[in-house]
Amino acid sequence: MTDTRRAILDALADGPADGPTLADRLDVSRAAIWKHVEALREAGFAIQSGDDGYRITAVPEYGGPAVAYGLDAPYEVEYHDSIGSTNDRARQLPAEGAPETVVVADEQTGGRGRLDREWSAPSGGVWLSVFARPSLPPARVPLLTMAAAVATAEAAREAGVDARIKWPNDVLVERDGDVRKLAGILTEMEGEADRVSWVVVGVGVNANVDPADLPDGSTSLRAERAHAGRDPADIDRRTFAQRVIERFHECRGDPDAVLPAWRDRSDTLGRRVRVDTPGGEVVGEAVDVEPPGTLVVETAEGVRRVSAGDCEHLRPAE
Ligand code: BT5
Repeated sequence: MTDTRRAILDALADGPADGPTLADRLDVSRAAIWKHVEALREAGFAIQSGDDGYRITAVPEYGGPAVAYGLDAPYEVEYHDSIGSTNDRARQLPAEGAPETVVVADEQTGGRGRLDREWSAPSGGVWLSVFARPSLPPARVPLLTMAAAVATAEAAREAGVDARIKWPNDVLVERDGDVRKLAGILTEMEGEADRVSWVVVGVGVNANVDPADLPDGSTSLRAERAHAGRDPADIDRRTFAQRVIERFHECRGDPDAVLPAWRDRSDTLGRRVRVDTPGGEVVGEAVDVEPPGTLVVETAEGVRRVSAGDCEHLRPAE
């Protein structure tokens, strides 16, 4: 989307505005404004022109302009109906000199999890990658993964699904004693010793997806709402994606608030866990997280601090 089109959307999100005012404000011709308004209509926006100017009366269900419309965070939005992986696409943006951007797709054909695992991403999910150039030392980047988990869990809760976080980056829902995976996060970065060049934080949320089309042990927002006897209709992916992006952005601006928010939504703290780490297995009670996202585990041999690994929640007897 062009800068001007995004600026028109931002202006109209605040209320109606007429062509001359928009042209003046954005320093383009009235003909250019008209052309962009037509393009937005083609993208599915209903835009009335009345006495007070252009007024948006309906927004498309999903897509780039839909996610950009009213988005309260300073990212470009790039949308694909289908793409290999939004993380792969976002990783190309630094070389293109792009501004901070969220890459969004309806479907991914080559979605990736951590450690080269596959991520199923059929049409109907919220698959997005935030490309950012934060002024952070690389050692603090795990905070962004935690921030994305917080943003996702909170957005799910606002959508009526009580999601909790399993360290470090799984967003889960517990139902009838079973725990199912709703979302996952994949953070990738490039940087020097003291400075990050860029990060890509990929967030995958099973929104309006049938769990039968996902690996065993998965669930979706739509399925959870239906089970809870709530509205079985599709969830509004536009609002959901916006909330994830906005909350993530808020966390970026207030890094000290990330771990307290993470603790609040955590399902790991207070549980017995087994963490598979590059340095071996750590078993004990997860008692805290410390900056930038280190899990503190009380084991029979004393306290261990774990910064990376796969975590499994154990039943108390195990
Ligand atoms: C993750 O990896 O959980 C990170 C997933 C990140 C996906 C997003 S989508 C947007 C962006 N673009 C990408 O290409 N990736 C990111 P991990 O913790 O390694 O979990 C992977 C495991 O979760 C797989 O081995 C499966 O067992 C399971 N899995 C795969 N697809 C799933 C799904 N849709 N829902 C729940 N579980 C799934």
